[in-house]
Amino acid sequence: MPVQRTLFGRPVPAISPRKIVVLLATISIFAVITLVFTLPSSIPAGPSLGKFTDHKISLPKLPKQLSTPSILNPFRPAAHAPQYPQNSTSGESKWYENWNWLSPFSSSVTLDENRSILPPLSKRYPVYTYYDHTLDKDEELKDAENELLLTWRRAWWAQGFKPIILSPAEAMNNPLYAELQQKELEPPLKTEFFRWLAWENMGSGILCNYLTLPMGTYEDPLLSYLRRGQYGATHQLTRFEKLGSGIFLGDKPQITAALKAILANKELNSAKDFISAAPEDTFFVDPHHESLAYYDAQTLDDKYSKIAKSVGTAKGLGLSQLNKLMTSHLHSTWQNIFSSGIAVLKPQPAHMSAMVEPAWTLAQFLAQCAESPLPASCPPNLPRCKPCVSSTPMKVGTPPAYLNTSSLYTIGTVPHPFTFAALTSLRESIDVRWIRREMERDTWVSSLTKRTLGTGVSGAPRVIKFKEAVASDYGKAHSLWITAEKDIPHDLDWHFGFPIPKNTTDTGKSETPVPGPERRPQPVQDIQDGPVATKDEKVKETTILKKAKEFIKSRTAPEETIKGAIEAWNLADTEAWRFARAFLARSRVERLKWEDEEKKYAGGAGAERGKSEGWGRWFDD
Ligand SMILES: *[C@@H]1O[C@H](CO)[C@@H](O)[C@H](O)[C@H]1NC(C)=O
Ligand SMILES: *[C@@H]1O[C@H](CO)[C@@H](O)[C@H](O)[C@H]1NC(C)=O
Ligand SMILES: *[C@@H]1O[C@H](CO)[C@@H](O)[C@H](O)[C@H]1NC(C)=O
Ligand SMILES: CC(=O)N[C@H]1CO[C@H](CO)[C@@H](O)[C@@H]1O
Repeated sequence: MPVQRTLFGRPVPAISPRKIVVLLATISIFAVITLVFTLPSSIPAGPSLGKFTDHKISLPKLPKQLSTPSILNPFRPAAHAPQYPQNSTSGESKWYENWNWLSPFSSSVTLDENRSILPPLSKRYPVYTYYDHTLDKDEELKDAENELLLTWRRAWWAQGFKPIILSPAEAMNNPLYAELQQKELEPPLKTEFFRWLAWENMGSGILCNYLTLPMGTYEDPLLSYLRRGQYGATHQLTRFEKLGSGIFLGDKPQITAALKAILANKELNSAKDFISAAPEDTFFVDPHHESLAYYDAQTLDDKYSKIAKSVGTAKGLGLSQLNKLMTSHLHSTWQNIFSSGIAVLKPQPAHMSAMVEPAWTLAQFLAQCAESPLPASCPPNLPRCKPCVSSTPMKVGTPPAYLNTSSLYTIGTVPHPFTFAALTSLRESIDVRWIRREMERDTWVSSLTKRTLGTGVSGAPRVIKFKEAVASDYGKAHSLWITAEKDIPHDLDWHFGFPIPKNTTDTGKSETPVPGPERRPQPVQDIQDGPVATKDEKVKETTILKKAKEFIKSRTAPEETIKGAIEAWNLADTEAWRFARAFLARSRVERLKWEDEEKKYAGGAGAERGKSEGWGRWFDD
């Protein structure tokens, strides 16, 4: 007789084992489906999951009352604030990296009104160069080489890489070093071997001469490919036609194999260079390299014989001229890419002249020609460039709205809503009554996105557009956004990849950062100029701007209320300001961290030396 099973005292109908299997299978399928559909909203893991969650977050309602400056809804269910990665704070800015970064209001995710969500930092893949800092050289030569290394690091950093200078220390760490010591080789070949041993010791990546620079758009296919860090697909090392040993790509197993094969070469003693000593199938030779400029001796002889001569007679002096030539080429390449000019954004332009002045000055600096020993020359990779001519400088305009044109560089100045309100109304003090009665919401971001989104769109999609313009891969290569209350960052050279000329005297431009109408470039269709303040207005604007900066720095308790009120009234503008502030702060932290890691290697070669003046000097009144 079958046993009668009971559950909670009731008889349970007998189930055959087959039915149990079917039941269990059903339950597990159901469980998996549930898991798959609920997980993406709880763990933000990668771009694909982010896609699902991007726009699902409910937008916080704009507050009807000003009494609650916090946008947190008291009735939303309690949630733990996420754990933040370390070092996500710099001064007053805080951020949290997440693929949800395009959600319009960060605080709905971070649960902290002061913390912005930023897109995760893209991984920077290493580019290695080799420099022997232990050799005995005179000071002049050492300084010139240091400048070259600095130029190299800056240019690769700006293109999204992590430039690393290797030294004999890394080469000696390689187990093959002992084997190499037993061979008698020509000194140049030996140096070449040291480069490779150091590279092999580091692993996969790019081995690059420090006279090889990236010169092209950020979106250039080759540079984008290099940024992805996957070089092993061809199962061969890659080098580039006509670039000699200027640059190699490869994965560690291939590098090791190549080194071993070359060390086993019986005719190594008579070999002149590394490439000819390698077996034939070691390298895949890529003919496309329009975005790489290599200034080797051959190129100098062919194209820049003046520099070649100068290097021949006095190496230190010659190399320092070569460095000037390289930086001027980097700068003119940038100018060629942004052929439509520079847009210094000036939304609601009536009283914004003082506020955008730093951005305007920066644009003027960028628009000039860099000092060059061969002013009309073109980079080796771009023989048909348009050299910078100081009589027809790059166009600079002050359009009121953001325009997404790939050949236009945008410099935006993002004001806190308080600063913006004080300036638009030309009032030194603002009270809550004025905010409620007079102030329109989110004027800044609405004006900014008018051309792309039109009118009649709410703040949320505008903020999303703004964030895209600031922080998307495309946006960050085509624009720079600074906040109105802080000085221009000191390290913009690293953002652009070349030293920004800060010398206005030689172009014959007026000393005042906002030149009179007769000196302004002719307005172009897309970047026409906004109104320029008269002298009296300018004085007034400057006073108000100064007060606003102090207000943003520190406040009394009643002022705190005003700040709370104005932020709550202008949610989108506030979000935009915090976002821009955090984005700028993070890029600085990222660079400083890397700088800190690198300075202990290769004797600190390639560092910025004695550079303390910064930007502040240029904006003192
Ligand atoms: C945000 O920062 C302000 C000061 O800048 C501070 O008064 C406020 O308490 C902060 N809010 C939170 C939630 O930390
Ligand atoms: C600007 O245009 C590029 C390509 O034309 C596009 O990928 C990008 O998303 C646009 N950016 C914004 C902020 O509209
Ligand atoms: C600025 O230009 C002058 C003359 O053209 C030059 O003597 C000076 O060295 C330059 N300064 C800098 C910092 O380049
Ligand atoms: C915890 C942590 O990583 N702290 C680092 C944050 O950054 C500074 C410098 O930028 C370092 O000194 C800290 O060690």
